Amino acid sequence: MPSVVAWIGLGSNLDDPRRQVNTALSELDRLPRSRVLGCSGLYRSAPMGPPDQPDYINAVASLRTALDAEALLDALQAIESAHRRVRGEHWGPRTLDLDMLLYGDAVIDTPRLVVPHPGIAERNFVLAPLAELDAGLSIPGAGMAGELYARLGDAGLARVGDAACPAAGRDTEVNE
Ligand code: A4P
Ligand code: MG
Repeated sequence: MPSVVAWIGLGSNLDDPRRQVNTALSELDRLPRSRVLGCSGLYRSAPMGPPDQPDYINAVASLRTALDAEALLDALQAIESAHRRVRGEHWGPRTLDLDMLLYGDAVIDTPRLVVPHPGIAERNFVLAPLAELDAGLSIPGAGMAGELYARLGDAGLARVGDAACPAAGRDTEVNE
């Protein structure tokens, strides 16, 4: 089946954020025609946006998928809804936020979907986990994940543990 590697950013700052993120990783792995290839560690990060909210837990996963980009966005939003995310204040607290950071090397700009996800290059809580997985990953129009992260630095960010990664110990060559 034709497939691409998509990169998903996960973030949570409510209702046991580590559990939210770990659960979402296994839900990503169970999406139709999709398989988690790898997961970064879990990063605690100071909130971007309104400061009167808890710290976030952020992570990134790589996903091999045969879903097209729109169908993948639908699937990500369904997982968010299942985590009872109520959309509220812009950049406000949330139980789970799933962002499609990259979809292969596609550049997409529609009313529903912008890829690469805007702001990747200014967010160390996205770049650090991305660079942990693949420092040489190229972000169309921005540069390489590792270099962008080095430029930005690690202010407000701490790696606080490993994720419960569904891909751990799996022979991805066989499962791809
Ligand atoms: N959308 C367009 N492109 C995409 C894409 N590539 N991936 C649209 C996902 N969605 C995409 O998203 C609004 C709309 O974006 C969706 O309906 C979809 O069609 P949303 O998640 O409902 O709104 P939001 O999350 O409040 O806004 P936004 O701009 O997506 O915020 P971000 O960029 O997701 O940031 N601080 C820390 N430390 N860590 C965080 O993870 N996250 C945010 C949210 C704020 N502060 C944070 C963190
Ligand atoms: Mg979002």
